Amino acid sequence: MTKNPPFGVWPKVALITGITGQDGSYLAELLLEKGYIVHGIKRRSSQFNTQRVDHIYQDPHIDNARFHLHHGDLSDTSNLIRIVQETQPDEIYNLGAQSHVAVSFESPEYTVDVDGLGTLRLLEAIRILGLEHKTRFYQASTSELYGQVQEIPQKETTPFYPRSPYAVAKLYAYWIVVNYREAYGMYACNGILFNHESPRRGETFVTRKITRGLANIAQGLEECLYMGNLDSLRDWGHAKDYVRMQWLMLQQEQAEDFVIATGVQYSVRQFIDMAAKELGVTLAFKGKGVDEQAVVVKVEGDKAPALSPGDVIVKVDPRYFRPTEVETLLGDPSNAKAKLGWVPKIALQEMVSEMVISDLNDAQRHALLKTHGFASTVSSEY
Ligand code: NDP
Ligand code: GDR
Repeated sequence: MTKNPPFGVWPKVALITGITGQDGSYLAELLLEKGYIVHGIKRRSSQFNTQRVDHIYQDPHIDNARFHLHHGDLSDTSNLIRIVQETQPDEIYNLGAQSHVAVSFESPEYTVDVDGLGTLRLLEAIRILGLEHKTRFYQASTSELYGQVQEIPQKETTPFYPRSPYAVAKLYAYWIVVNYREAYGMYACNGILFNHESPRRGETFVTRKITRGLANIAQGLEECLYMGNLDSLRDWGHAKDYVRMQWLMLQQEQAEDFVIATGVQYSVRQFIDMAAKELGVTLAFKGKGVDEQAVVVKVEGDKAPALSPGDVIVKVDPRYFRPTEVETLLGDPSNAKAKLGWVPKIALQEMVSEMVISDLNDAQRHALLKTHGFASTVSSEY
């Protein structure tokens, strides 16, 4: 059985599943900065899917390359065993997942296979290869476990009540990590992370759908943003802050599960309002339930040339309601603060501004291209 290397022996080797996703890309940057050799698993796709990590790509033909991608999939046991064997990682970060809650109602079996059994497959790979005392394991657990909340705010001891196939799959993953820690003495832990966002957030999650949609509307590329439940309350942080925490959780004496959150919550409606203000647009919300709309009251500055007072730019479309909704999430990160010294550095307002500016830049480019015969895609998906 391979022994854990003495703490601080470099270079350490990390394997990241989901490296092409939002968190995977920020975590890979962080670990490369720290001197790690980083291996990532990417899925084969008919189109390039590495946009989020292209800027840190290293030519494998050069000596001492520290960034390597391997084709793989969390549903493919033998592939995972081979990659773990080849890379002999000191740390595995299991970030790969079908991560969209609404999609999990449409593809429940696939979601469970990848998010639930995928976690088991990796833990078994570690065990089969005799690496259980060498390889530390981080599991991307989620505030969705709290679902129908039993306590406000939610902390490590709050009972779980998952409300989607995604959350149920992640509940299995949570407990199998705890079980392997207890059964085999593995250093394996769950980061129970609340929502975290960034300009790299997938386009169909609510914050990015809003910043991208409003930027497109401001530039005249779309007319209206169709949304689901505007009353939903979330505790939103910045992905860059949260991946720092993922690394910290694997550097402790003993493996422990932590809640990671900001401790502040806002509604989807408030997020729309903040994003509009970044574009110089003041909105009024009128009507109730499925008839609610956001109407432009005032336009200041030059970021939204396509808008005028009276324009209706947000409507509710029940197709985006979920069969069972998680109405409110608010985390208590005091354990992480006390034991790991972790505090989020980026405030929500700053993050909204960063996301809007990034999407506005894209929209301005597309608007320019459109005048030369190029049409962009719309934002109202999921
Ligand atoms: P993303 O959706 O941005 O990224 C998911 C990653 O998983 C992508 O790289 C994706 O590949 C990959 N993936 C999807 N299916 C498979 C599969 N079958 N096999 C291997 N890889 C696969 O998610 P985030 O970066 O936002 O989240 C990272 C993790 O953290 C996820 O597990 C998510 O469930 C969890 N989480 C996220 C939170 C958040 O607010 N962001 C909060 C709490 C937990 P591809 O690029 O090819 O699609
Ligand atoms: P969530 O994120 O389900 O919390 O899961 P998402 O941004 O999809 O939804 C947040 C809330 O906004 C409401 N909502 C809408 N959501 C989407 N996507 N599209 C809409 O049009 C819309 N209108 C309102 C939703 O109903 C919900 O209440 C995210 C994912 O990153 C998970 O992988 C992660 O585990 C959790 O966060 C923590």
